Order: sequence, then C-alpha cells, then structure tokens
Amino acid sequence: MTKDSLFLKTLKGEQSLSTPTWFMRQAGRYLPEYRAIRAEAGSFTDLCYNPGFATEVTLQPIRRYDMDAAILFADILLIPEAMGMDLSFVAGEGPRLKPVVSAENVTELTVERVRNHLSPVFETLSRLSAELDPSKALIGFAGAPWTVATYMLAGQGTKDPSANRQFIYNHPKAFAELIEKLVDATTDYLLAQVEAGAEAIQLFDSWSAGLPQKLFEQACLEPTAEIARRLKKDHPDIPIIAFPKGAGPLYTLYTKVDAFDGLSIDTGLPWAWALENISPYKTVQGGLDPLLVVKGGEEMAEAARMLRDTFKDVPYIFNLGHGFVPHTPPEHVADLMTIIREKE
Ligand code: 1CP
Repeated sequence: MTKDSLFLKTLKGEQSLSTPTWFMRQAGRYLPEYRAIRAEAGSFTDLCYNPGFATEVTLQPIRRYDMDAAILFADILLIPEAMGMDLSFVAGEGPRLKPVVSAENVTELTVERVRNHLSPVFETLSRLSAELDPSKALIGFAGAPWTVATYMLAGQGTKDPSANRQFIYNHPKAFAELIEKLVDATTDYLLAQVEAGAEAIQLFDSWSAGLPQKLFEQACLEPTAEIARRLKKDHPDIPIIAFPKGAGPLYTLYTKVDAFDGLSIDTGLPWAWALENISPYKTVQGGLDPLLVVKGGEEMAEAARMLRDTFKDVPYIFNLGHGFVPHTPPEHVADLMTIIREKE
C-alpha cells in the first residue's frame, strides 16, 4: 500500500514543493497535555507500556501542530529491559539500570523474550495505525546498538563515554557478544514494529560522537547497517533513517549503505557540508538547534528559513539536530511550524 504521505515520499527521494516536518521529542515534557497523562500513568515505563496512554501522547503534538509524521511513544531503553535488565527512571535524573560489568553479565542477557515483553508497544502501533490520518506517516524507532550499550554498561546516561570505550578495549569478546545480541534483539523488535504498522524506522545513535574511526565502524556503523539490511530483507520497502549524532565527516560512511534512505543531521554538522556530501545519496533530515526553539523570535525564524532554503532543491525533511528540551515554550513550536510552511 502506498500512502499519499509527503514524509514517506521525501524519504524515498522524491522532491516536492512542501517540506515535510516532524520533530524529535515532539511528544514529551514541554507539552502540558503530556504532563497531565504522564501524571495519570504513574511512572514513565507505565506510560510506555500502556497502549491507551502511549497512543494518546503520540497523537498530542499532531493534533496541536499538524506535523507530517507521528513517532511512536516509547524509549530506547525498553530493549535492555526486555533483555532482562531492571529499568527505572529517577525523577529529574533520568534512567537507571543495573550496569553490565562483566562477560557473565553479557551472557545472562536474553534476546528470546523481546517480542513478548514488548507486545504493548506493538499494540500502541496498531492503534496509531488505525487512528492516524492517512496523510501522516507513522515512525517506529529503536536505539542503535552502541547507544543502547552505553546505558547498559554505565547503568545510566553519562556525559563521559570513556569508561564505555575502555570496556571495548578490555573485554573485546564480551563487547562483540553484547553488540551481536543487541543487533538480534533490535532487529526482532523493529520487524514486529513494522508488522504492527510502523511505516518508517529511525535508528538513534545519540552517543556516536568521539569514537576513533575503527571503533566507530565496529560499534556504530556496522551494527546499525546490519539491522537495516535485515529489516530490508523482509520488508524491502520500509524506509530507514540513521542518526549517528556527532559523527562529523564519518556521516559519509552512512551514505554508502544502501539500506539507509535518510540521514538525520545533528546540530553541529554544517548544512552546506551536508548538502554537498549527503544529499546526492540520501534524504537529509534535521539540523535545527533545539535551543533556538527555546529562544524563539527572529533568531529562530531566520535559522529555520535558512535551513529550509539550504535544502530547497533536494529532498529534505525538516527536524531538529536533537530533541526538544523540556523548557521549550509550546507557542514557539507553533511559530516554527508557521515559518516552515510559509510560501508553501
Ligand atoms: O519523565 C518523562 O516524561 C521522561 C522523559 C522521556 C521521554 C518523553 C524519556 C526518558 N523518554 C522519552 C520518550 C522518547 N525517547 C521518545 C519518543 C517521543 C518522541 O520523540 O516524541 C524517543 C524517540 C526517545 C529516544 C531516546 N531515549 C533516546 C534517543 C534520542 C535522544 O534524545 O538522544 C535516548 C538517548 C533516550 C534515553 C532517555 N530516555 C529518557 C531520558 C531522560 C533519556 C536520556 C538520558 C540521558 O540524557 O542520557
């Protein structure tokens, strides 16, 4: 079935006069209606595993702003939980897992129960697929193996990834086994997402910055490409976006992977560079600094117009260089939508 979706057409390389738009973290804490549901759900994981609530918070930004795509409400850390790790979210601090510290800990992780454990997520997708307007695309997602592994190894988010890098050097075999398990679990998870109604997939590699090239290829590029290839084997038409945040010139390695259709660019990647080095091969998505949306006004407007105009002659999906932060004023998002769609 081909839907008349501007987002899907652009992702597959068709150019049109309008710029399809969605935003990372478009559902979330900056929206009062999200905070209300979040309070009703109890914990953040209760929200993710409740298909009624998760469907509702996925649709909230679409109702408010009319973006061209909805992204499933879930989290990249549901995979480690499904593999057997205890997961909790500490208010004001973020995720907590009991860290993987040894080869035995890696061996204990299981991939078999992923589909079963995550069945509420697939139910959310089925509901969304039935409820979404046909002009809007439904995006499924997962964390890329390296990014998910960083949380599993540290037991939490960390600003300094050096301990994780050290684990790769000290335990190369255990690390390879961990990545292999994550590739298997993530592929299975995403196949089930597509079967439940996801029409495009984004792989978030939020922590791919700063690795030496050899490690980058081994931990970020190759596992992500392998997941994409396996998905395409079963579902050749499913478009896939990779987001190797902070990869800099190593973005060009992703342009050579056939299984990727789009590349999401981070806040720091120069737009002219992306136009020259990515656009000939893949649809570019993203780039706007989410902190400019906190600022709003002329500065945001000027940057948004410049970004849109940089990519006006190639397929391009408007988005941020990373997600909205919780203190983003909701009215600035409305202004941003108006600016992106002016003259269209
Ligand atoms: O208390 C709350 O309400 C929790 C805040 C929150 C939200 C709204 C978390 C906890 N996760 C989410 C939803 C979420 N996470 C989505 C779906 C919604 C949407 O985009 O509209 C998606 C795609 C994610 C993906 C995600 N989770 C990433 C990759 C993208 C990125 O932002 O880099 C990462 C790294 C996470 C981990 C995570 N989950 C939550 C927090 C606070 C964190 C980050 C912790 C850290 O900074 O290390």
